Amino acid sequence: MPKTMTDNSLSSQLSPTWAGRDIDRLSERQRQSFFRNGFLVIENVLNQEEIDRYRGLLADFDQNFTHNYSGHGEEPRQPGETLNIRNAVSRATEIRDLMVHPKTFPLLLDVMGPNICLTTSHAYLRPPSPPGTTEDFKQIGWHRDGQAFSTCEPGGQLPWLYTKIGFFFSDTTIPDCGALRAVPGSHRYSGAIAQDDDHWEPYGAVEVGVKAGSAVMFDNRIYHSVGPNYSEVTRENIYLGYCWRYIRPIDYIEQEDHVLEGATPIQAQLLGKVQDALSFYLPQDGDVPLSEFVKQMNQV
Ligand SMILES: O=C(O)CCC(=O)C(=O)O
Repeated sequence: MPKTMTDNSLSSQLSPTWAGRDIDRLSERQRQSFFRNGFLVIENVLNQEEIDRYRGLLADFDQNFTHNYSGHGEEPRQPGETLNIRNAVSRATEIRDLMVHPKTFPLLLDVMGPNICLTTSHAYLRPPSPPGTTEDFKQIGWHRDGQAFSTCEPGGQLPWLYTKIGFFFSDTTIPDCGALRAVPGSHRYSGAIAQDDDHWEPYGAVEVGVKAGSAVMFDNRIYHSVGPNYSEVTRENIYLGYCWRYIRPIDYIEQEDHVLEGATPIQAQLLGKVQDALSFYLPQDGDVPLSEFVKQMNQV
């Protein structure tokens, strides 16, 4: 269980939407679990109204996006097909609130500290797989995020570049329904993953199934994948990734002005607002409003 703190001035600094809400902190047990396993399930993050709000948002995305924006280009899609939209925060201001949710964001600060920004915001709909889809099929194959850095292994370890939080709006506890799969502890070693030649799952792989409204926080180095969705339910979720400010974000070079319009100072920091280039490495007062927030959080 997370630790819960009541201080209304803290939650309203995150977003006016969260004014009056308690904020949660990482418990010692959660800290140990995150660093040992490389991921942490956080249950009961979103209430029903929030689940409905974000499901509605993804339903609008489904109807309105004629293309997926999953990487370097765009791919055509039809409503009801897989949806894969990067920089989702630039397409709906509601995602700014999710980015600083009082039940997840303070826990992220507890593991990463204040000098962070949003590196990715990725909206997914993963509908049931077509009949005939085989068990070894992967909607996304086994990988570590930031694999491009696998040649850079200071001290024999892959670098921890960022932490993702996946917010799930549908139930993924049904077996083989397109849930996130992961190899616990795989963030702590580099090199090839241990696997039988004739089997498609690495040793120790688990499905990280969660109830709607839960979140999964994970280290970019964890081996993960997504299998087929044999259920009748579309998997609905948004991943938000947070990196340290001296690392380049994945989804944007600079956000357009409209993305920062009306943002709280903390949201603006996360969206990449910066005074000058040196601020990424040597932040001064005002560059990182989250520093003051973390100080206040630690005093309560
Ligand atoms: O859809 C998922 O659960 C995983 C997505 C993924 O592996 C990724 O975005 O790197």
